[in-house]
Amino acid sequence: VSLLTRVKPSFCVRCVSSEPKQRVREPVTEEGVLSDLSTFPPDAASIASSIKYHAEFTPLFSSNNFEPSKAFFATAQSGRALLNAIGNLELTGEYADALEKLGHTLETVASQEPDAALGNGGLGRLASCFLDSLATLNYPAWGYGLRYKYGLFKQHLTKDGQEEVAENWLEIGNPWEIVRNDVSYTVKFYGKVVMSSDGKSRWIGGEDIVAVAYDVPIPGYKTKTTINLRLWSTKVPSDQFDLSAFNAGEHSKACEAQTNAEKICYILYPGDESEEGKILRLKQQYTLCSASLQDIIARFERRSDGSVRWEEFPDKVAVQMNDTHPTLCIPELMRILMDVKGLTWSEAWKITERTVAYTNHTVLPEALEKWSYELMQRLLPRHVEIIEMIDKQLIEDIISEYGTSNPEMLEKKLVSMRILENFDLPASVAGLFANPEENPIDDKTGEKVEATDADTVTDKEESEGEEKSKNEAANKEPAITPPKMVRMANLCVVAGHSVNGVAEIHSEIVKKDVFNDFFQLWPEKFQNKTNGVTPRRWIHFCNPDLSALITKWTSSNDWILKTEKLSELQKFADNEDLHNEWRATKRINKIKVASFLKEKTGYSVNPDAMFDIQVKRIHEYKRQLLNILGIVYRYKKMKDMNAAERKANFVPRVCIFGGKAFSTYVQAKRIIKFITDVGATINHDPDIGDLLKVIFVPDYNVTVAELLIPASELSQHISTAGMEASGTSNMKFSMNGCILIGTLDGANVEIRQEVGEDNFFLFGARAEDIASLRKERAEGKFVPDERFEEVKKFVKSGVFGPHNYDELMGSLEGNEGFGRADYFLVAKDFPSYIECQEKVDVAYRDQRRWTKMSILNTAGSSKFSSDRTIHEYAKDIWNIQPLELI
Ligand code: DL6
Repeated sequence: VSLLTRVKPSFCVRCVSSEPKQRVREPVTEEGVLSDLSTFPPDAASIASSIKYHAEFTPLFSSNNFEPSKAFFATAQSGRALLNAIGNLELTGEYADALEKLGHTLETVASQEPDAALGNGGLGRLASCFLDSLATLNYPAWGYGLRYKYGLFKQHLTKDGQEEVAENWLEIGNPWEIVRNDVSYTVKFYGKVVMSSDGKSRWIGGEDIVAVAYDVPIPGYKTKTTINLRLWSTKVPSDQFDLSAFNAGEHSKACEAQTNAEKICYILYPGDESEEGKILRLKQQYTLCSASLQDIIARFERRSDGSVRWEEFPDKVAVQMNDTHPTLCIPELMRILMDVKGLTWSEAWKITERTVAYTNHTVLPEALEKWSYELMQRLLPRHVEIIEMIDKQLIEDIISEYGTSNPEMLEKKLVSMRILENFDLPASVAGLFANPEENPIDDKTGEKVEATDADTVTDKEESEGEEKSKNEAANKEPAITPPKMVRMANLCVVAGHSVNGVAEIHSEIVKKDVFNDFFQLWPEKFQNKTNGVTPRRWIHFCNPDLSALITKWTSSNDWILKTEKLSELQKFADNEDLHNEWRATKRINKIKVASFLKEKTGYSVNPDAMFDIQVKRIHEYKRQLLNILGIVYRYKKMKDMNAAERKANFVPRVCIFGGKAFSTYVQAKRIIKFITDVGATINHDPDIGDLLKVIFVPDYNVTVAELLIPASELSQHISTAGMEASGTSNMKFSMNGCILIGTLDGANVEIRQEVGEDNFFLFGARAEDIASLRKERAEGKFVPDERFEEVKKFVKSGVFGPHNYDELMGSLEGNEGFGRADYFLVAKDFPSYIECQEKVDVAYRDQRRWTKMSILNTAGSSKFSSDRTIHEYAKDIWNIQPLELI
């Protein structure tokens, strides 16, 4: 589900109850908590109908003496649901027995379910973990998203690299959704804004579509609470089918409106290079925001017993914008409150500000969304008016904070902070800058300051200056007017009452760098919420043997809800029996992966080799290239030795990669091709045998992650420091007793603190040094390590086949030709990376040491439960309390 990256998941949470730990008698309804699933037979169809029954519009709070409110967020559905649902209901055993009686195994049945790939990567899966925690912790919160017909593409690997194939996840139907034809809203695009006789703006004409709700129940673990993920599907309004065109034989024309409406939810991340593609993405974002807000507002009004007190809206509703994709929630809430509900600007603004909050998930400038002003104005004319007003209000705030006595500083602030980019100042404030030398205003007195001699420009100087600029202008190319853009992240920071990053280091970068001007203006808005993952899916269900072991050694399964209990493993970190059991568990998981790899890739691997894994989206900043070049270095060294030396010097490794490259990201696709070519050479080299295998797992997704992570021994989180906001797979690996090799980036920093420095392999440059290192690099002052140069030469020698890697290798070089001056500092970090890998080998040879490190990773992972993260959001941002079903 997602609106995303560019249309990504975002979410909402709801409920702000007045009393701590409220208890609610079921049946609770559509208003936050759907139903108690555990009382129903656990097959999907009956679950669905029982929920439907309970989800009728029972007024939620009529018989309960408490004040509900709620939070919502846009979210993605990610991975399979069956094992998670029966696991959370603690019915796995019974379900498996029942299936067996019918002649099926649970494993086979579960494997029939396609992954719901309604997100892109970490962001979508994070939202799914949040939903699990919200339900488990009894927070009455809902997720909202789009019901894409095709999820994230399926990845095929061909001789040319990645090929994308449509993922028709709904092909065989989806038992987990309940279509709610009774819950639908009209969403408008285009049209124009007119002023009605009462002085209110009205948005009329244009193109209407209808968003219909599909509800997906999200059962919590060991609780009766089941919350809702509401996904919108789009269709044409019933009165808009052009019957006469159809009857006149103009079938395509007749179906045009229908196709237009339905295509909004066709695919996640439609290509956005074309104008059409951009419009489609903006339509996706607006559909999610408009339908969800109309839904939230309708529910708020229904509960208000006829007397709606809008000022209470933020006490009852919290909307968390999960990255910038749902930013249009801001002008949409303003529009509905003013144009539909009749509130004034300032009433609507106060409510909006108190309701919405923003989570930033990236510092990559290219991922901070901007939309063409012109396009947005065509598609959403009323929203653009509102955004202009917010921008104007912001300009006034900035001027009132900084005054006008230092026009240069003020202008810098305005340029960096304004929502509208490349715009002139509004007439009302432009006067202040008209001729600042002539009429500077003293901030304190508010009076004009007399110009001093030093400020005075003589007539001569002035005319010389004019002449100079005329000459310069004549010699210059005609100036290209930069496009007017709307900066979505700035809008989120301005309108949100809270802005958070997703790991400590990232939140610091958000404050010190990305949004520093805003931080100086509103320091109280900024906070950190380190991400987390659900220990249910990411230990208990995906690694049942490890789960049983933890339960045995901590004497209960309480750790599944109270992950702080995992730390009890620390006292057994040297226990021989635990060591044996721990290793045996890992080995079973490795054997499963070995047979999966054989089936998917044809390669046989030795389960006694170290399983070294890097699985994540393919991106230059994540530096899969550093990993594979490290492997090339290892391979080259092996080739330079005789068999006995090789055996003595190298720990056998299976290096596993997985991840998808965005379809138009050429460099990422080159990296995939390179990894598979390196693998093809090494894996068939008889000198190497089981000492090294390099495997790219095709179509990496949540289900594959659930198999690989439990089998992992070393995992790589090696982004250029400062570039990975948090990462969440690092948490999943660590929980599963895998040792991380990584930079001081994102959540790695906190993982290392929690598990202990000795149990984390650290290398590489620090975030604070990156800017100067890049500068040094660009100025040609950096001298690469000779081992790095050797590796590049080896690659260029053609050892990995006839493919031309000049562009890939060139990106690691200077500024000329293919050179991109190694922006991600692969060459810089290469020596410390390979030296660190040597330490990894040494540690692995000592299996007692390694097993202890592994145990201490699991034992130190308690902070990274999404339960902790959700409690923090609930307390610090949403102001909501649990509502437990009894
Ligand atoms: O916060 C979830 C996840 C982080 O763990 C990753 O580090 C970060 O890259 C990812 N961010 C995005 C933002 N994308 N855009 N646009 O996916 O969020």
